[in-house]
Amino acid sequence: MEISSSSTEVTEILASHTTTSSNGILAAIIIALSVPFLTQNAFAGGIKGKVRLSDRSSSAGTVVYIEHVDSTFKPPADPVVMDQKDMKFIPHVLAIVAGTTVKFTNSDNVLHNVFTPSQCAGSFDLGTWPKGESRSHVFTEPDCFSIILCNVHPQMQAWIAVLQNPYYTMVNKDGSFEIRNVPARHYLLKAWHGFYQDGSAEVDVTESGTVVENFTLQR
Ligand SMILES: [Cu+2]
Repeated sequence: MEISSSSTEVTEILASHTTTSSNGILAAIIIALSVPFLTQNAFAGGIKGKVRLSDRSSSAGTVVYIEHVDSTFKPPADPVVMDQKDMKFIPHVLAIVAGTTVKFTNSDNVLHNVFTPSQCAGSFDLGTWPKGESRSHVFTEPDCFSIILCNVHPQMQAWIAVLQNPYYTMVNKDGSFEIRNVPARHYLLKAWHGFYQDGSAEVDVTESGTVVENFTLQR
């Protein structure tokens, strides 16, 4: 009881100062202006590093992500596109937040037949459709790394990484990556590539600054 009454007093004193003195008004303006700045810097840091694949020079197609962040995240309102062009899926690896709709477009003059045997993605088969049309699928299950195939062309293959939160990134060809504006907390950071064993590391993101974490993924 004492604590709550004294905090009320403090609030009242502050209120009277800000409304009665010009110094108080100035102080209030300074506080108001600096709060968003402080909030951004006080709670967010970054993670960066490099991923090396044990027997390849390019690390393209690797996703680095935080496995779980204690919050809920809305998927984007608009669908994300995976195209079929020149007998390939583009992009070859697509990372999304759970709940995202993926629109599979066809830019080729031939018919493709998109399907996945991955159960976590619902083992769907979208059938065939002509150039210019599309079919969509909602990926609801997080931590699902779904292989995307074409029934007509066995050489066509892609991956969709369905993640729990938006703190992920595709690595650059040289393996470098950076995830910015991560809330300061302890996390399990993971590196994923369809043909390598997962990399994982515990990281402590601090209130400011950037944590460095490197991975070498083995076959
Ligand atoms: Cu095809």
